[in-house]
Amino acid sequence: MNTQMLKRRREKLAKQLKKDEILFVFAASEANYPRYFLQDNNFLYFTGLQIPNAILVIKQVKNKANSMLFIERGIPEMEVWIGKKTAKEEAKKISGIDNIHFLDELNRIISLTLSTAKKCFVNIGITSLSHPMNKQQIFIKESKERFPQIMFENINDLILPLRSVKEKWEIKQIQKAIDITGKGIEQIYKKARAGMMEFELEAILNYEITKSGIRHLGFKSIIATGKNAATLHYESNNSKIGKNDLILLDVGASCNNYSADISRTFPVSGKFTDRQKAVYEEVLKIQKAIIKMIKPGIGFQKLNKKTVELITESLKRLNLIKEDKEYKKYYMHSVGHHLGMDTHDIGKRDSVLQAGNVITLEPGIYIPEEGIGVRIEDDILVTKDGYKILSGNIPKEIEEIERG
Ligand SMILES: [Mn+2]
Repeated sequence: MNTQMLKRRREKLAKQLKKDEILFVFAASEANYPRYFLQDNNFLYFTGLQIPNAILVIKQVKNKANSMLFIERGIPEMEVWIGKKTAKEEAKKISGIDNIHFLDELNRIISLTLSTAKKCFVNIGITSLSHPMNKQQIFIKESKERFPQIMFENINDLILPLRSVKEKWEIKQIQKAIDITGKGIEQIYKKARAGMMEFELEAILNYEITKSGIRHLGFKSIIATGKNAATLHYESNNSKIGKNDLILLDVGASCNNYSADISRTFPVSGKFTDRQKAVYEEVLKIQKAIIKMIKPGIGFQKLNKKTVELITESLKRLNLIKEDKEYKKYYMHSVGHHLGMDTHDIGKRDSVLQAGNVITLEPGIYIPEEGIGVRIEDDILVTKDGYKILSGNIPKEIEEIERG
């Protein structure tokens, strides 16, 4: 990320603020072992900083973004154990923000502004009634008691138009994540054999991704053999691969916090059975037909509706259903989602596509009673006059994935 790009993003964000409105973006808390640190994607998007506990504050002053950053102050006795905290100069160099203070100065610097503010946007994140309150919620609760005139709002609506249209640099990161994921998938195609455990294939993927210089995945890999593939969010990857199994992979590396999300299904024996092939051909045909529909102006709703129509016809051809409404037994998710820093990126599920969106398309047919689950998922950039399949190089044609 370069500072010009980050500045541009902050300007666009600040432009949406009115007078007397202020915006807080909290970084993630530090990681607790055994998890690794995962930055809040909104904080990262506007600062480029991979540091915990910091807070970005933005106001609009005379049509310009006034950004302030609050970071942790290093304590020498602690730094012996945990290493040095990011210094102000370093944070400034990465983020392009000049106005940097320590967190213990927040109260002094911000209180006056809050006393006169009317509205305050905060990255509350996704939470639930039963979870303990996060930092953002505690901040809102305490601020409300002291500044009851302020209205608090989640920042999602302000951020959605920015993050859902990808810049060139972002598309590059996604492409890199996809290409490296593809390498891992091709290694799995080559090395998978009946009798192996699903987690052995996971290891092949992880090795390939790590060797390519990427340390993180966008999400927990799904490596599902046979009937496991009919469990949509199967993640235990702990079964032995049977001789004639189809294997469903739903995997994605994450490059600079931008995720790939690819599904492929292949026969471990190197050859589809007639029935597996029939199901696979149906899913592939549907996926291609839906991809062709992509262009600016078309909505996910339409893509979903068409997918259901096509799947219903397929299920009838496969002698699985008689009535249209029975399709739900074999296809129960939606056809795609926005992709970006979050694997299921912000961007509404009923949204209308525009150039610069990156989405996934992933129809599937799942037949638990036959031990078959097929999903084929590609990542697609919406362009001015159509689309570009970013994951088009990862084999999905029958001839490509059968072993001679
Ligand atoms: Mn997906």
